[in-house]
Amino acid sequence: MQIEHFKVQNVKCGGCASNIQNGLAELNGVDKVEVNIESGEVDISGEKLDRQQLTEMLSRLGYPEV
Ligand SMILES: [Cu+2]
Repeated sequence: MQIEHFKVQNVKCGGCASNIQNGLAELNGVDKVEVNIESGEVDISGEKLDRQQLTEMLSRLGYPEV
């Protein structure tokens, strides 16, 4: 298993966490997404994760990396 860690902007509430979880769940290899609303940290676990793809999806959803 692989884990990719991000710190992103604009996470304000549980709705934001859901947006991130649902958006990233569509990507290949993503198994689990944990979002810390207070810190804006996102931990993504899965197989063969493509960090570039994850970064782009986070930006597209409105939560660019810090
Ligand atoms: Cu929100």
